[in-house]
Amino acid sequence: MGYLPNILITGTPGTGKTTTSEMAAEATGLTHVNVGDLVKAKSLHEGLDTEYDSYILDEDKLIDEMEDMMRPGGKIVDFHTCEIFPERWFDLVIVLRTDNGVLYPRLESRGYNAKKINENMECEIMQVVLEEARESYEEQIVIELESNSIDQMEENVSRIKAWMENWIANSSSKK
Ligand code: DAT
Repeated sequence: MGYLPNILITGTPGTGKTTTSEMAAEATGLTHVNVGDLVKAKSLHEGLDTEYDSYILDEDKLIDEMEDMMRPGGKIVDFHTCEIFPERWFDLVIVLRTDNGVLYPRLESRGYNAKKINENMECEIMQVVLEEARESYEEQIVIELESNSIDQMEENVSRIKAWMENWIANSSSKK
């Protein structure tokens, strides 16, 4: 079997990374890597930030832990930040975007505290993750996709699948 691509799905919390990644993994046969879960399961952090109720990432430990799993390709990596990963890992970087009026209730229904909701809303409004992605990866591999509705999510999954099939066809026709 030939080499498979690695895809990063990033975006502000609540934009649909995990749901989209699960659906895309099922549609493509690639393996979903939920980085937040990995950080918790393997304690790749330096404890909890009580103010924001989130883990303080140990980036070196995380990258070491992921290096071997990324090497053979075939992963859909799901995380809310993207600048910490080596650029060489990814063939496609998807940044999910959600409108304010849709994102706010999603964050509220997660039971986030007001500070965490506000921080995430500001992150989305300021396009923090999109800018990070554009600074960290080649412009042509960064794709921004809207994730407001189930229809859009399904369309995004179809696009990822089509991209992957095209990528595989192109990589096997080279040399
Ligand atoms: P993330 O992994 O980015 O934090 P998620 O996949 O956990 O986001 O989704 C958060 C919630 O919002 C979850 O209840 C599913 C819902 N959701 C996400 N994307 C959606 C979309 N495009 N349309 C409708 N609901 C969506």
